[in-house]
Amino acid sequence: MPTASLTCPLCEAGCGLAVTVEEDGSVLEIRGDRDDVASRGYICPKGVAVKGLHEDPDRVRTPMLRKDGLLREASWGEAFAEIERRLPAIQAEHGPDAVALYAGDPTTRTLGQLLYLPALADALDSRNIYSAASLNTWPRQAACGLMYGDPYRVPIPDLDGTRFLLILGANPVVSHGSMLTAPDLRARLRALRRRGGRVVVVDPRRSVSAEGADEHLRIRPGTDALLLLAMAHVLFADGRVRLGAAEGMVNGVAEVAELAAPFTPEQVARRTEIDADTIRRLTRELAAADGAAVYAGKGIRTGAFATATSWLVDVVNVLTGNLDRPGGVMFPLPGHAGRPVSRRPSSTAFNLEGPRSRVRGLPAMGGELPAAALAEEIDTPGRGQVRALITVAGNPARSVPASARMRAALDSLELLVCVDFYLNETSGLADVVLPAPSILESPHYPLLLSSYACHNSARYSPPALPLPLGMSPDWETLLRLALIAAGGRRATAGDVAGLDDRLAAELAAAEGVDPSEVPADLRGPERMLDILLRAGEYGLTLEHLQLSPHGLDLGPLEPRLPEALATADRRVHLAPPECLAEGERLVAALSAPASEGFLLVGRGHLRSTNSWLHNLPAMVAGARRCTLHVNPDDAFRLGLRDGGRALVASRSGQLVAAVEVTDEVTPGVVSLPHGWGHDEPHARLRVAAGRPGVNANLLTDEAEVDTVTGSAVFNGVRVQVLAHAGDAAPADQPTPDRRSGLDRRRTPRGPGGIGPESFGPA
Ligand SMILES: Nc1nc2c(c(=O)[nH]1)N[C@H]1C(S)=C(S)[C@@H](COP(=O)(O)OP(=O)(O)OC[C@H]3O[C@@H](n4cnc5c(=O)[nH]c(N)nc54)[C@H](O)[C@@H]3O)O[C@H]1N2
Ligand SMILES: Nc1nc2c(c(=O)[nH]1)N[C@H]1C(S)=C(S)[C@@H](COP(=O)(O)OP(=O)(O)OC[C@H]3O[C@@H](n4cnc5c(=O)[nH]c(N)nc54)[C@H](O)[C@@H]3O)O[C@H]1N2
Ligand code: SF4
Ligand SMILES: [Mo]
Repeated sequence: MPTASLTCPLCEAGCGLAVTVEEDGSVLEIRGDRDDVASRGYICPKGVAVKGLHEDPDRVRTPMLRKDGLLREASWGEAFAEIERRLPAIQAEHGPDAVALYAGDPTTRTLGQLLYLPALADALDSRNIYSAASLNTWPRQAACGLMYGDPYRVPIPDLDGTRFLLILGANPVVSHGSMLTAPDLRARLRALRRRGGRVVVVDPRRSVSAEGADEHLRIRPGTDALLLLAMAHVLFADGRVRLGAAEGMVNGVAEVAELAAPFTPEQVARRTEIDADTIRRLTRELAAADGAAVYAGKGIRTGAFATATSWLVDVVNVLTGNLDRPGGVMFPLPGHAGRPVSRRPSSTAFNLEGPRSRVRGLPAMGGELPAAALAEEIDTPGRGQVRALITVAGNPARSVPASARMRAALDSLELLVCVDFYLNETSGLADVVLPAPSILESPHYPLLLSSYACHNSARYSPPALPLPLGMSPDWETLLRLALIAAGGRRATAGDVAGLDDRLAAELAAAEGVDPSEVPADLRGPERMLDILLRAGEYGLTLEHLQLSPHGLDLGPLEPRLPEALATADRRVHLAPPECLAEGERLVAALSAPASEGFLLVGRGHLRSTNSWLHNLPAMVAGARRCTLHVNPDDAFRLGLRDGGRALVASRSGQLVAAVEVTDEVTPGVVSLPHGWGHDEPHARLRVAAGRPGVNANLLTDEAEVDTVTGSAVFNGVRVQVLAHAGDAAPADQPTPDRRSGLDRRRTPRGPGGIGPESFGPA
């Protein structure tokens, strides 16, 4: 039976999958591809679930059109005719800003979307371009843009060489890495410890990663910037600052020393709840290690001071001489050239100075506005008000802060068009749904993720299965939308093929590739990829990758300074003014009184990817998942019991959650996963509806954003917690598993579903 190799797009690890296809075209099984140069056979339960996704009877396989209030199946012709009838009319009457675009998280791992979304954004010519990046990666990208000149030049921990890894606000053993592409991360951490290295995790929760580390430091949410400033303070006070490979290439060391001066470990200990001696010891261990890396994840990027904290992570890496050295952090060198993504082709120079959002004046990054502004841009009347929205692979009804407002805003739209393979809480509200091919029917190449790789490699996988009759590839759908959006306003070629030719010619010209070298039979994403590969440092072509279905190993990360820097002066800007400007607020945070109530943080689960794997029985079986973690001391004080319910309220909203009493979470902190709340009748997620959980974004607040970028805050949200009156059964009652007896009241294992054992021998 034929076996196809495929890069798993479900998370950033990008593992190689081996897909065995039966003669009738159905999928027999999915295993880890043992020959994959990067993942060498590793796979997690989600990789196997790609089969379940492909086969899910709820998956949308035809376009759908709302008629008489109900979504009904339609032809592509009917679907596009409806968009053509309504979208240009809105643009003509209200101007181009009246149409918004929201690109969800999977677009960062889907080749056709990454390459063709810029054409749609360009054709819309609207300032209202949004993506999940402003719910997730922006603060880190902004810090890198300010320090190194390009938001996609991100120094990555050399996991395979480092001897000291300090992890802040990430749970990579469960998430498999975020802005860090490292298949089988657990094995890599185990190897790190085996060679005598140390892993320290800073997290208000004893996550699976913290459990397996050499040391877990519980921190008060939102205070990591203070911890990092205290570490910088100790480095300066001890005279341990060493720039190493970056010596002679760094501006702003004195400004950082000045900023760090008031942040003594004693001052900071009060706020972080990590004692001063520990801060000093941690700093000295990091500075003394023969290759150390500080790495931060979503807990930092979506917490208080997100950009400043992301910046301070790199400050500590630079001050300890770990930037650009083996065992420290280095810049990957992908197989292809060019900017991996930009929703707008025109946004080449990094700045935070584009036109601001209409209602709140939030900054734009790379020509995009922060998604935390989307609801108010829809519900606030006036010139430039958003009246139509196109979503591509996203679920803003669950992923954007302050869901109640977002939900009402979506309801008020004149037109909602969604490109998705599920009718989720957002696309179920659409006027037109355009389906997408399943993961097995699309080509893959980790265009963005190669910029985050801890080891360079390149792998292209053609679709494992042919496109079914009547399905349109994502990129063609996007180009058809672009043609409608551009209408008569722009000199756009008349059809998809013509527009694709023009885009390929533009890319070749921009990358300095001779178009006659590109095989004439290529089109779509394959042609674009071939151009980008030809322009890359390794001189690859698509054919090279086609001849190596398990990928090409392009070697370990290597020092790349100063060539990797994109700043005008080719220097590292250690003290960007935008970050120094946070200094006053940081000093104020030192003496801020402890807040009342609880701080809410999120948590990930091994069998989840945000809001969209909950419709697969294998992904939701087992223990209760969408529970509010409450520390036993707090539970006792509040009269909460394990298996009972709690009322959780914030400035934005409230919900009733099932309680799980556990000392995994620190007193004063409660934790709830996001992406749940599958309780809306308009979604078609029949399995998910059986154990809906609650929507954490009913509690988050769109007014609380990162000051530098406007990116959303999901961690450290202030909430009140009360025992719920009339407390009967858990809200997250797992109906199907109850019957099969699988409902374990308490999970005996870690939140990732993996045992709490360490990564391996220390
Ligand atoms: N409270 C809280 N909120 C959060 C977070 C948090 O930690 N806490 N995390 C934030 C983060 S990090 C992120 S990334 C965002 C995610 O935010 P979103 O991207 O808005 O939401 P997802 O749940 O990832 O939904 C992705 C959708 O894409 C669809 N999809 C998947 N693959 C494809 C494809 O190939 N083609 C098409 N057309 N559709 C596809 C899926 O069916 C799903 O409906 O959520 C953010 N929201
Ligand atoms: N299995 C699985 N994998 C996933 C996903 C998933 O849903 N499930 N989602 C994917 C996506 S879109 C993303 S963005 C990545 C995210 O992957 P990671 O960056 O690893 O982030 P999380 O897994 O959310 O872990 C964040 C941690 O930060 C902690 N935290 C919260 N607030 C603070 C704080 O103030 N300080 C500190 N030090 N810690 C804090 C939380 O307790 C949590 O343990 O994972 C991706 N991979
Ligand atoms: S770790 Fe990520 S990329 Fe690898 S199989 Fe699991 S979901 Fe797919
Ligand atoms: Mo994310």
